[in-house]
Amino acid sequence: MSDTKQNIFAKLKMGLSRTKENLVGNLEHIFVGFSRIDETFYSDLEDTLIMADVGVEATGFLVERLRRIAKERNITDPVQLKQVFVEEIQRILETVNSKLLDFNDRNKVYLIVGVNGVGKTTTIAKLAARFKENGRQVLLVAGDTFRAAATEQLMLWGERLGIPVIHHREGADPAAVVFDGMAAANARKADIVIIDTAGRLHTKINLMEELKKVKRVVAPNLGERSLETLLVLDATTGQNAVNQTKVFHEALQVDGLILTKLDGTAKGGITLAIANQFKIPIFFIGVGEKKEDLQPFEALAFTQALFE
Ligand SMILES: Nc1nc2c(ncn2[C@@H]2O[C@H](COP(=O)(O)OP(=O)(O)OP(=O)(O)O)[C@@H](O)[C@H]2O)c(=O)[nH]1
Ligand SMILES: [Mg+2]
Repeated sequence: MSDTKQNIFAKLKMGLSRTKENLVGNLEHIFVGFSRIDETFYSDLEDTLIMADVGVEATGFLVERLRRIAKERNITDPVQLKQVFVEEIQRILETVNSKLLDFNDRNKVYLIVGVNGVGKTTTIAKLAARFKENGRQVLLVAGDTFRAAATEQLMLWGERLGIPVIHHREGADPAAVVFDGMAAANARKADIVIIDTAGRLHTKINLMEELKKVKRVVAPNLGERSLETLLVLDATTGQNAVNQTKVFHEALQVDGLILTKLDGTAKGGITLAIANQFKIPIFFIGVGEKKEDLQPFEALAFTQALFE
């Protein structure tokens, strides 16, 4: 591994250390604590996975795979089955391996969606900073008009990063801001447009309708650009993140996920639940609040950081 790769890996490992304690610590007890593979072993394994937010579906899938492989390969020692288990985890995660977002790209519009507080605006700042470092001309659009502070927060980031922010006043129609944003992007020939959106309106139905409308406004104004809708999820919210993925994906056809706060008290199992259920690529994971704490998601590195 090169130095930078090693640094990134160390950071990922540190960021995931709490997740590791929660998920892997308990698994270790099972794989080492049981002397043979029997029904109690499988049932304890299931309980542990459910408790780690892996979800009923992914847990069922994993345990079924293990049963089959144990039988096929005549594995009777739980320690031996652990290696298989790690491989199976990696296999699930590989189905959502990020098609890496390229910070040298041009002609992209990123619509950033997600419920309130998940880390949308922070993630936008992290992404914008990276694009700018690569010499890209970035434009931010303050599509969260639900509360005044949201626009202010994005404008503050814009000032800090030296990136223009298209905005309206509080309570304005988000679709109108986005319309102006796209016009500005076309006039200024911006390479990258990143649109912030509200995480909360008066009801959930309204939010989805509002976001659909925003998407409809962006589409005909793309010019040469392509649009990607990225859903930000807070990994600490456990199964809620699964429900959010379902609702947003149904309404907006999400192209990619960003999983934040994996450094916090997250159990991390949610990554598996979502990967198994939706197969939507995970573009990035957030392992802290700093710019460099936004890491590309790589199944192999993620699995290694957890289990090594
Ligand atoms: N520990 C940690 N905190 C994060 C991460 N990403 C975001 N945060 C924090 O989460 C909080 C909410 O982040 P915001 O970016 O304001 O979230 P938002 O989705 O824009 O929220 P609304 O605008 O209310 O919808 C802030 O305190 C961020 O610093 C992360 O990866 N790890
Ligand atoms: Mg915000």
